Amino acid sequence: MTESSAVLARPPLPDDGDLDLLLLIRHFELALLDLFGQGRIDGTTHTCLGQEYVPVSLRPLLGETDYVFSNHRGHGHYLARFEDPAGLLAEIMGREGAVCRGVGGSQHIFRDRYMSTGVQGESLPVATGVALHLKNTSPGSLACVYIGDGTWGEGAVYEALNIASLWRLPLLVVVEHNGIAQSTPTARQMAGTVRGRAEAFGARHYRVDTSDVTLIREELAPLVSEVRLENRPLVVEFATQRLGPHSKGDDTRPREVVRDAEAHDWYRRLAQADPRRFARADEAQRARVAALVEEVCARPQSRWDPCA
Ligand SMILES: Cc1ncc(C[n+]2csc(CCOP(=O)(O)OP(=O)(O)O)c2C)c(N)n1
Repeated sequence: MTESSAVLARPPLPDDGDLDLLLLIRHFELALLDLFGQGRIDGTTHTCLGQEYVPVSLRPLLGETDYVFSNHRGHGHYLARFEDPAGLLAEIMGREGAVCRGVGGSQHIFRDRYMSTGVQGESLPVATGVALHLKNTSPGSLACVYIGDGTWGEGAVYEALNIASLWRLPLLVVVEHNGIAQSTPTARQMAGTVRGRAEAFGARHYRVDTSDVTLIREELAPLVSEVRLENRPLVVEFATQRLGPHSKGDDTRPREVVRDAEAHDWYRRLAQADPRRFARADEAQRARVAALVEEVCARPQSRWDPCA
């Protein structure tokens, strides 16, 4: 899929709900890096700056009975699923009101049918098992799992794809291919392609090359329906980009690579498309996150008593 001339006929910005969510995630992630910089958050964090549109595009394609498995870079996945920035920030900061009482932190969130893990590749076999369960108990539901391109270096990915394909399971694998794993460019460690690897197991593959959420949805909707109705695993590969460091201050990329990513950022594209509407929405979400940070920082520490 590419941004074709047909896109020119669309309104320049996505609808208000999508735009607000994109900007909420953007400002949430920027605020986290800022809080880390000030020494007000401990532990680690991996922001999804540049990749926000991936879960926002998928949001209406995933239903309440579906399961979503996220990874170390999962704040956007969570916010697109629940739009609960207060619960997530409280979780990351260990404050009252935290989604998992502050014991999960940035990477390990469990809520309803949503679960994230910092262990690369861990979630795919779990999602495959859940997909089997859904096939047997809740036809029409699916298990969706987000992984990065670097996670194709984990053997568990292949075991899961093999079984999902052989047993015809409703598994949706979303690959956020940002071209780098921590500090290793994917071109330096991956032989062949994600498509070749998915198709080797009989899993369908679809590549997304745009950040236009409306277009992405239109293209993916029938494919995701097929996962549900035909129990056929699908690998959707988003050609995307990481704007920020891998974690906090660990960006090893040459400056021109980062500049190129910034030049192709959805944020810049939308800001140019409709500057006034964009600026209004942007400021509203920036202010929303600033107020949230102040409010959550003022909360008492979350107390978790394992014996209670
Ligand atoms: C099993 C395992 N090995 C190593 C790590 C350390 N680690 C965390 S993220 C990461 C790179 C992940 O790259 P990718 O899957 O491309 O996702 P991205 O960070 O680019 O979103 C590594 C090596 C880990 N979390 N789990």
